[in-house]
Amino acid sequence: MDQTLEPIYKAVLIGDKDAATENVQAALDAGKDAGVILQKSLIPAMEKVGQLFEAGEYYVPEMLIAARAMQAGLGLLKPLLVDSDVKPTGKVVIGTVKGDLHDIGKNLVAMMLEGAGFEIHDLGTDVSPDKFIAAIKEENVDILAMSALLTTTMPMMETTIKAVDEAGLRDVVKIIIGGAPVTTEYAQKIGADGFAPDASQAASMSKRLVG
Ligand code: B1M
Repeated sequence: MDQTLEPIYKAVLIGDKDAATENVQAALDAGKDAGVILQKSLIPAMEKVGQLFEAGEYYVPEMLIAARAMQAGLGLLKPLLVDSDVKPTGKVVIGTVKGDLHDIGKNLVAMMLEGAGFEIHDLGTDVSPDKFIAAIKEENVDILAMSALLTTTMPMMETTIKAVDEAGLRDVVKIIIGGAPVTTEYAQKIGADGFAPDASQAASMSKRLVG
């Protein structure tokens, strides 16, 4: 791995928030592109954390401090990944579904959508179908974006889509879904309008859907 990126990768892996921030700043100062820092050090570090967790070498506390270190690094990248001068392309309500507390991927998607010119209403994590529905009604949104990272919370996407349908709002919004266990087949099965495997594809798909 690149000499400027390796310390970032290591800092996230050991959950050292300060080192993650310092090394992201150092990489930016050295002229590294924000997208490269994200794709080549922060995301691979979280993937490694997941592997270590699966192997029984990391436990929840290690995952948590790694996530904090990643979020700290992301904080520095956000202004560079988001172009605030772009006119609103549409409104998006985004959240991680009920029962699920993972928010790094969801935050990245929100960031990329913002960068693509969408106005974002981020409901956070553990979002119930009722909360999604209330936000669709209040905010007059174009897109409902749901994230799930657990196989056990994925079905909540289907529950939410059914609730949106029952509330008579299914024709009002396009629905996109994503998260590690989610697939195109699953999106089709539950009646979502689309699945994106990563944040930048979530942004391009959303543009297509409102275009
Ligand atoms: Co959790 N966790 N976790 N965790 N965690 C996973 C997801 C897991 C795969 C780890 C593993 O076993 N290898 C596993 C799930 C297994 C499964 O369901 N099959 C798991 C587990 C089991 C758990 C707990 C149950 C552990 C426990 O308590 N025993 C628990 C559940 C808590 C809950 O939610 N109720 C738990 C808790 C946690 C922490 C709180 C400690 C922490 C989250 C902190 C936070 O988010 N603030 C955490 C973390 C950090 C992880 C891993 C290590 C990393 C997740 C991450 O942030 N990845 C994860 C392992 C892994 O994914 N490799 C794991 C980086 C992020 C950029 O990727 O979120 O996939 P991701 O987002 C991607 C794409 O998926 C996509 O775009 C992003 C990239 O551009 N995307 C979308 C995401 N959302 C999208 C929406 C879209 C489109 C694209 O459209 C709307």
